[in-house]
Amino acid sequence: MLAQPATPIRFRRLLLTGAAGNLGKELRPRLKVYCDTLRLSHRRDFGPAGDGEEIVLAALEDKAQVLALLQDVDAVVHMGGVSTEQPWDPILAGNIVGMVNLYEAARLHRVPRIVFASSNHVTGFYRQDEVVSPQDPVRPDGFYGLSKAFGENLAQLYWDKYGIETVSLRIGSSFPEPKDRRMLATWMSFDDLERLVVAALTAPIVGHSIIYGVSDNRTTWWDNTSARHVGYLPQDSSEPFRAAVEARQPVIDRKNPAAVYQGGGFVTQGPF
Ligand code: 15L
Repeated sequence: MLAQPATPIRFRRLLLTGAAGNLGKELRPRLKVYCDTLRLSHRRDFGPAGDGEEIVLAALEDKAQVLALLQDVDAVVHMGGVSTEQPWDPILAGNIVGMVNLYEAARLHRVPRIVFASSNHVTGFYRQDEVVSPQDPVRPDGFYGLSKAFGENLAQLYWDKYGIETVSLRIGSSFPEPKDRRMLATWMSFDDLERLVVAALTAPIVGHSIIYGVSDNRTTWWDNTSARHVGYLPQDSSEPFRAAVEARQPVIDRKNPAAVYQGGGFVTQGPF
C-alpha cells in the first residue's frame, strides 16, 4: 500500500540515490507519482529503467560522476552511501567524500533542496531511558553514526553559506515490521517513511532541519517537536507487533550495552 495524497506536488526531475538499497527499493515506486521523471542511481547496475524513470550509475566518491548525476534535477532524496557500521575506508569514501561531492554538485547545479538519509546512530550512545531531540549534542555509536553527523554538519554549512536546504532524516528502523524490543521504539513503517520523505521534499521552508524518522510508537526515545514545521504526521505504530516481539524476546539482558543504549547492536560493533 502506498501513502499518497489526493493531489501530489510534482517535481520535474527528482533524483533518488541508493535506489537499489533497502529503503531505495521501497521509495522507488512511491516517489514516481511526485515527479515527471525519477532519476535513479546506485553504484552498481540494478536493471533497466521503468516508465517515467531514468538510470544514472555513479560511485559517490567519484566527483565527476556525481557532478553529472545532479545535472537538471529539482531535488535529491539521498539514500546512497554506507548504511551500516563498517571499517573506516568504505565509510570515508561513501559517506564523507561522497557527501562533499553531492553537496558541491548541488551547489554547482543550483539544486535547491536535499533530503538526506541520516541515522539515529548519530545519537546512538544516549541511553534507552533518555528522550533526545535534534538540539541535543550528538553521541555517535560508531564510524557510521559519526559519518552521518558529518553529513548533517555539511548540510548545515551548505545552508548557511550557499542557501541549499536540507532535511536530515535521522531514520530509526525502517523494516516491514519491528524485529526486536528495541525496534518497538525505533520502528518506522514504509508508509511513514514515504510520508516523511514527501513532507521533507514539499515543506515550504526548511533551511536545515533535523527530524527523527520514526512511526507514532507508544514508547519513543526521540522528541520531534522542534521539527513540526516539516509537517510529518506518522500514522503507523509498532504497538500491534508488541505482543509477538515480547513473546519472542521475553528477557532483557540489562548488562548488554545493546539493551542499554539507543543504538542497540551498533554500540558493540568494531573495532575492525
Ligand atoms: C540504520 O541506520 C541502518 O541503516 C539500518 O540498517 C538499521 O540497522 C537502523 O539504523 C537501526 O538502527 O535499526
